Amino acid sequence: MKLTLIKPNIGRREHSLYVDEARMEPLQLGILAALTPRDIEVVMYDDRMEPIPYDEPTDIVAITVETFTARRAYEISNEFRSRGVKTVMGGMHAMLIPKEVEEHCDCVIVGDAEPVWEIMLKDFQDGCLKKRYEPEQPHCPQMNVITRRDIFEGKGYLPITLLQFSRGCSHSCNFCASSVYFKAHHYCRPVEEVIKEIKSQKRKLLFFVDDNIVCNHEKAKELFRALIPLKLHWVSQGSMDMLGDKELMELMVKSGCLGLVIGFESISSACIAEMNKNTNKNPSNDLYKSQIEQLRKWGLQTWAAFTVGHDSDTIESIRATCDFAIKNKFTFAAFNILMPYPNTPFYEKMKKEGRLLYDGKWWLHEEYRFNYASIVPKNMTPDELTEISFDCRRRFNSPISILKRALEPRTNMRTPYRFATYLIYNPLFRKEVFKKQGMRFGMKTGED
Ligand code: B12
Ligand code: SF4
Repeated sequence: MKLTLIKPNIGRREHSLYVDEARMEPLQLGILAALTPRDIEVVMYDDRMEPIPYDEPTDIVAITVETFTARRAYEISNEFRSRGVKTVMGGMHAMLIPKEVEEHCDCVIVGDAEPVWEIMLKDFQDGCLKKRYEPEQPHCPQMNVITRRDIFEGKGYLPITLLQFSRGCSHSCNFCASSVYFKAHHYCRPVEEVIKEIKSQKRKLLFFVDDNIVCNHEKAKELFRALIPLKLHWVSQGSMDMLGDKELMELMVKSGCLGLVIGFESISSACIAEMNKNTNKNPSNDLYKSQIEQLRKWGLQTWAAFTVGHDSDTIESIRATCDFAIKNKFTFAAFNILMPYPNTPFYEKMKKEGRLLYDGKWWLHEEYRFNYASIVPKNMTPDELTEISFDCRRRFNSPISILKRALEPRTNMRTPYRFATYLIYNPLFRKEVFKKQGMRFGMKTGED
């Protein structure tokens, strides 16, 4: 038997294919490969960088689906099904809105694949594949499985190894899809298993794709202690409340952390309260002055993530957010338009208030484009929100800003390695800003 794994792209630019410049290994597919019994042949195709051979013989196709890739995932599924091949889908979007997803495939797994993957494959082989499997969220992510990385070889991915220590986060920011997926819970793998996985591969640069690696301080400390002797460099995502725990920060730095994606979200405390972001309490409302000073002291290269389009945002306040990010010389920053992901509290609020655009299903809509507003904001028009967020990305990633931000002695210029990282990735992200803006979802249009 042969299984084909697929990572869909988001879509294409108006008259050409879109090829992702920052292609990283699709970890979920490496895990599905590892869960598959060895007598089943496994191949993987990544739609972000290679054509999908629809006519290559295979028995079953498994596609990972996020909200941004749903439209393209359905097209791919359709191609295989029209050739008589069964498809199975899973991932973040399949968990958020399984009813929609199951219309486009033969089987959907709602949640983590680990508890039911082998059962599903056995059912398929026995000719009794069910339409839906709904596993309980396992208490230990990955369940003693070491990712199969041989399926990534020769594809030209960035030389950074993706893995997870934990899944989920115990907070409940109102726009966060992960918070819905994991029902505001945080699950950790045993540290020895993570170390075993690190030792099973050769790279010294790791990306822990955890939602919030410091969600449980004591467990994170356990991991960091075990990482110290391995002499690695690593990056991840973490919430700002970590800065209150000195021991945690000391261990983090000693264990080789280069920096984290941190959800700053907004510089206004009214916005922070609105989104229920209780990790970012900033009682003195001083534009995170002490937090930024600490991040510099620890030498962390910060990727500051902002969401724009909150009810208390104005065009001026969004512009000021970009000025703040440049002034503070963050290594990288994202200015994401607040998106109503299905089934999140934010989606429900927008629906109730009649503020959803694109029939409430922007991810499927023919007219929707990447990085466009999909709600009616309070203090500006949707087009103004689209334009100001694009302007922030353009300005933050402009050559002059890249130059200005480089000159931060305690972070970006701390070591030649840090400086090189800064200089390699900033131009790459700048290129992506223009390539991705306004991109179509899916490869087909109504006329195709
Ligand atoms: C790492 C990451 C990235 C990396 C991508 C790395 C890569 N490989 O290319 C980078 C930084 C590039 C990135 C970019 C973006 N990301 Co991102 N990212 C993540 C993150 C933190 C981890 C994803 C991951 O690898 N998880 C580990 C794997 C093992 O978990 P998993 O995918 O959930 O898989 C399990 C199950 O879902 C299930 N499963 C998954 N697939 C399948 C398939 C089948 C067939 C089956 C049966 C089961 C199954 O089983 C798996 C094992 O248990 C998630 C947060 C999250 N919790 O998912 C956000 C997340 C996926 N990203 C998100 C977003 C919005 C984006 C961007 C659009 C941001 C932007 N505005 O530019 C971009 C573009 C994404 C794209 N598709 O191109 C959102 C998606 C929301 C949604 N509703 O879909 C998330 C959920 C973050 C969030 N909190 O909202 N991202
Ligand atoms: S802290 Fe981050 S991961 Fe946790 S709920 Fe908020 S946005 Fe989601």
